[in-house]
Amino acid sequence: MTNDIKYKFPVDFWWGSSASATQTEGAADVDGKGKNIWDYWYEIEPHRFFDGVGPQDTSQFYTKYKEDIRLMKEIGHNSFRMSISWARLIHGGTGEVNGKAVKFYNNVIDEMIANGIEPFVNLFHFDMPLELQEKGGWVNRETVEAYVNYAKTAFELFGDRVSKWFTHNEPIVPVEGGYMYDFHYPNEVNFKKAVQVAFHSILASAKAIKEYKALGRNGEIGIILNLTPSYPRSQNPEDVKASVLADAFFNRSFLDPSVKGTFPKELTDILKEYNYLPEYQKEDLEIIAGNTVDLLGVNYYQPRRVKAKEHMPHLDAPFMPDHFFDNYVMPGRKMNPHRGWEIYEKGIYDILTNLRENYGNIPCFISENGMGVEGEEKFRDDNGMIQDDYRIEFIRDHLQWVHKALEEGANVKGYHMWTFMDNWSWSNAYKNRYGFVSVNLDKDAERTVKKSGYWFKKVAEQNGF
Ligand code: BGP
Repeated sequence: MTNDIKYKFPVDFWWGSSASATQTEGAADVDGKGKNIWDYWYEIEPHRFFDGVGPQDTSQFYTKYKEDIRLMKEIGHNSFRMSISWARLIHGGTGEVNGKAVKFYNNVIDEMIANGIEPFVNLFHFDMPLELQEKGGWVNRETVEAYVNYAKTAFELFGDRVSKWFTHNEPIVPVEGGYMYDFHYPNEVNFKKAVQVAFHSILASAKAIKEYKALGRNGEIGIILNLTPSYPRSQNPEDVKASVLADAFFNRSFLDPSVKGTFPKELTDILKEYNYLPEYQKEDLEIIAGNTVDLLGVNYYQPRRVKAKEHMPHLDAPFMPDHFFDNYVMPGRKMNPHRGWEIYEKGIYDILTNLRENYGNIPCFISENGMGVEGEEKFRDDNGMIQDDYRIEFIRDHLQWVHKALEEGANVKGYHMWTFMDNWSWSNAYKNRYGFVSVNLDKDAERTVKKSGYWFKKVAEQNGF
């Protein structure tokens, strides 16, 4: 890299990465942590997890956090997003606070601050405490109150040092995985419940925002959404309509209430027509309308391409959003073959432009973007460094589009890569590696920085490339 910087970012741009508790901490059953749905699902169906590796075998952040934070600093991070494990902080999800968890999260937050890394703290990252799931999880309205208590507890304990809070990470994923497409526990197929889970997650977020504001802290609170820009196969009105509906189901369902406090009419019309509106109380809508986010985290991996429905599903088939569109495989698309996801860099620009034009240019940042690759060991050189040039290219190509959006006035404040170190992922466990830092599971989770980590360090230090 020369000193010729073509893509320059603002001086106070947030450079860092993101992670979540269940995927990194390990120590799943020590120091008073309760079980969450992942611990439980692994117990009853271990075959669902790649190579049979479960959430207790993650990258040991619980014990190695000091080393990790030192490495974050080493590779130029000025910020890092973590999550608090609900079942660690409050065993069972309700009741007493676990003192050992408080100590751990205090240590992590203090260590980050001492190293010049601003903690961005997310509350819910797919990890429902088992006891609450047994009573229905997000389907049950009582979970909303339990969550608000958890959120308030976290704000009170850590809010003196944490000023960037997030209520959920990708709340649509537990809806899709748990109640539609069979990739999260409780792996049911039940659209009625899916809608209720979505509604309760949105309500919980708004109520947590309300609590946070009432505390009068000098910070910001937001939500992290995975946005998948929706592109029609053609400009044919039927294809365009399919794309508008896919966007309403998968993006605007959470984006509109979070940022505007309202629900998209395209979506509520369908839910009404097919009798799938959730149960709610009148004042819920006022709470949602009155407690929108200060800041939006955008996770972007892939676009969604759709076309008009070609074959109507069988009459007995369970009702699904997919009844309104078909997925479309664009000829010549670029793929990440490991994850099976399309790579479309311009999508990140389209999202940021949409937020600028249609969502009041809400302050936002890229809270996840990255490339999962299988078998990275083969790229390790004689000096022990993984030469992950493909990852550098992936990040650089996306950052160029972020830069263009920024130049055109998008209110984008930072870029967090997924993820800091290789970590355990839901059912894929350690199949796809995403980190700036590799983790050797056979050698006590030994860390080594990859080439992309040092590349990112320069980008962060120069505020550009
Ligand atoms: C996002 C999640 C992360 C992370 C990432 C990569 O949906 O917020 O937790 O896992 O995707 O996806 P995966 O690990 O499934 O390849």
